[in-house]
Amino acid sequence: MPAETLYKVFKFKIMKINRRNFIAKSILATAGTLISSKYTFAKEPLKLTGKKNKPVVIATWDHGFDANKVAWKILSKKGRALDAVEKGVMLTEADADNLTVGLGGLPDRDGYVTLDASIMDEKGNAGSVSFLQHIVHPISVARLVMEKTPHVMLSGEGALQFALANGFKKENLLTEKAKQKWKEWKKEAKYEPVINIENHDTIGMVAIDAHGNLSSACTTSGLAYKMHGRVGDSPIIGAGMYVDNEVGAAVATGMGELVMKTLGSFLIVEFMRNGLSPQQACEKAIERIKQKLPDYKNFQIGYLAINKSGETGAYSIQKGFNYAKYDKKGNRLIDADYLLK
Ligand code: SD4
Repeated sequence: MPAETLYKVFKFKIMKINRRNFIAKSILATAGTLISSKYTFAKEPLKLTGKKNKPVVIATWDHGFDANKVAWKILSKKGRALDAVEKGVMLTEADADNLTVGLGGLPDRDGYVTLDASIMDEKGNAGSVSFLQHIVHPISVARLVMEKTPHVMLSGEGALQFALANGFKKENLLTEKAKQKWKEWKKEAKYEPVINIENHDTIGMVAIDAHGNLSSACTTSGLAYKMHGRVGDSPIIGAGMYVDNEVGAAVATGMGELVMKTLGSFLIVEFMRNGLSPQQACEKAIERIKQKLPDYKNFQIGYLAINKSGETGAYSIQKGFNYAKYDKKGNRLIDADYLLK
């Protein structure tokens, strides 16, 4: 199949929220030439004076709502953000009806369900797995890579061996529902990824706990009908998610190739380090995609971010990206603002 057919049609549900406007206060004269556009860096980066909102957890898409409930049980008892994000996304991984994460995820074009996941804690430790098959909870394997090995990422057969050696069970992840969809797809075998699949896609979750510590997790079956062996942004530290406990954390969903080329989550954290709010930072990272990748209009990317004060932000290229937020005010789904109006 020619490469140009790889990227085509997307369906986007129409949703809208008011955009949070802002004016960054001032800018160093030299920085002004580096940072065009409406965003400027504050003079004194990272002066977080606002009232702290914690704990808080945010997670991508509709399925983030239920995943947040699991995370909140841990956060509300002063538990660790790392445990909250791991346990939260595990709910989605085990949901056989969900076509985009873990068990029941849509396979690649050859019929294999291959999973990517990553996790990062408040100490800057990171772990990930890519191209992993047969394991329902890749996020927990990623955590074990982080905690039990000297490495950051294990991939494919090696990741599977590591999981099995650590007590994970080998299972068939291709459900009847996913298999039927794949068979339908094979009739034409056109690579037309639908990014906002029923409004649940990759689950990315970021949290700040009662102690003010941040963690993030990201787990996915990747793009449906991808080439066998394709790995997306989700297991790439700094692309699919990133945490710097002094600053904030971010996660990504959508067409991973664009996120990888701009290292989106790391970029968002760096923007926050330089004084932008989470909302401003997400918008600026989407703007970077617009500046650098001319075909951005054909794709969806959604970013979520949280800072050390517990403020959150979300932004996407297209309409249709939503996320769930759970804090003292309760759990709710929120439609993200977006670029292409
Ligand atoms: C990937 N970012 O594999 C993932 C897929 C995704 O919304 O998030 N889709 O590229």
